[in-house]
Amino acid sequence: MTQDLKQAIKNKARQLGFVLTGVTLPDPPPHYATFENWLAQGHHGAMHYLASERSRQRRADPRQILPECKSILVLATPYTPTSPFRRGDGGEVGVRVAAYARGLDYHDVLPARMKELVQFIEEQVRGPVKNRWYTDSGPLLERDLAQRAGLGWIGKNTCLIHPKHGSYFLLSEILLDLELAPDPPFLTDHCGSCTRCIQACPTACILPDRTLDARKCISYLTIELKDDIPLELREKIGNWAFGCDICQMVCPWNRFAAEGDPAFEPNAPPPSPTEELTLTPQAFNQRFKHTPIQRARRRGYLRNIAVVLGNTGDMHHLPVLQNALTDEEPLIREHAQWAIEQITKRANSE
Ligand code: B12
Ligand code: SF4
Ligand code: SF4
Repeated sequence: MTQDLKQAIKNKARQLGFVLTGVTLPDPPPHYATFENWLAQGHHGAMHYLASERSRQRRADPRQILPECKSILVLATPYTPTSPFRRGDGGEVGVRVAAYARGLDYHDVLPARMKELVQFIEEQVRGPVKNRWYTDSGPLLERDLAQRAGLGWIGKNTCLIHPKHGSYFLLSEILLDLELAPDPPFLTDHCGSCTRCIQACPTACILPDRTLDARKCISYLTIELKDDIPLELREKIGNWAFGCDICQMVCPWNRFAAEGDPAFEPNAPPPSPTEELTLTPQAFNQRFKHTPIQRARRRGYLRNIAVVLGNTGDMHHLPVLQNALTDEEPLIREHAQWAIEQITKRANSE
């Protein structure tokens, strides 16, 4: 009977777009010590929320979140991979945005699906089931739980990878006051002797213990960091304006990654850097409403665009950058000034 219930839940989850599902117990995650060590080294940078006492206690023991929890359902939703180099409209320099961030924000899309799945479960057991659901922002070590629920292995690039689906997917979890038999953990490491991600990472931030020095990761610098991007890392950002997919793009396990969920398909043409740099606060909010890019806010996103122009622009981009020198945001002004100097230096050395 419980096996039938578990299968029915998995079937329903699949209908809702969760291509991978697994069940694990709410026991402490197997690599919690790795997380503590990561924090102790300061590798979380300015993501202080990860180091709070409350967050640590909960990550160390999911029952701190829901004492009645008897099982955790771990779910994965795919998104379409980044395509090879794109150029912006009008032949301008290309601006790259991480593949997961080109459509709707998954933090908005996935909760409704998890809610529907919980309703389904409650219908099946004919009564309320205490639950909590999360996707990304909850105090859980999502990758560790996903590995223990059998969804894949942790690659050297630190991503959870499934042998058929690759790593271009988002994780979600539902904690349930319901006994479900746990799935076997995914124990094989399919990275073998490959080191492509380590070699391709522009900032060399991938560490040997399957963690990152997030302070140097382009994803952190362009999304999470709210202040100045350290000077020595700006050139390494290349043309990434939001997030980075390089260590996934080079991974052989992503060669056959299936199609993504339609909700995350790009909902606008590739951005043109000159247009982006002239976005007013209202235009920014309108354009990026309900997309992950909102997280960087206008000041962070335009800061990143200035860095991209500093790395890839030419003399044609000087007027728009000079205009940005009058922006009300000091952060944008400072990065625009840097970009002007980079472009001028390049032009003078040609
Ligand atoms: C903070 C954070 C970041 C930081 C730090 C990332 C990092 N690698 O630590 C930054 C901003 C850099 C980041 C970037 C990205 N992120 Co992020 N991020 C998170 C967040 C909120 C916490 C991760 C964390 O705790 N990091 C600390 C390290 C120590 O923990 P960890 O990476 O989870 O690693 C654990 C396991 O790997 C395990 N472990 C270590 N060694 C070994 C060995 C074995 C054998 C095993 C089994 C396990 C194991 O130990 C760790 C502790 O349990 C999670 C959501 C969540 N709540 O978990 C999303 C999450 C990890 N991010 C996600 C995504 C999509 C991304 C990006 C692809 C976005 C982008 N395109 O820019 C990049 C990928 C960069 C990369 N290579 O990791 C997805 C990953 C999905 C997947 N397939 O793995 C998550 C799960 C969000 C989600 N709900 O989908 N992210
Ligand atoms: S996301 Fe980019 S910067 Fe971060 S580890 Fe991967 S390749 Fe390196
Ligand atoms: S690129 Fe190679 S080493 Fe890196 S995660 Fe993929 S298989 Fe593992």
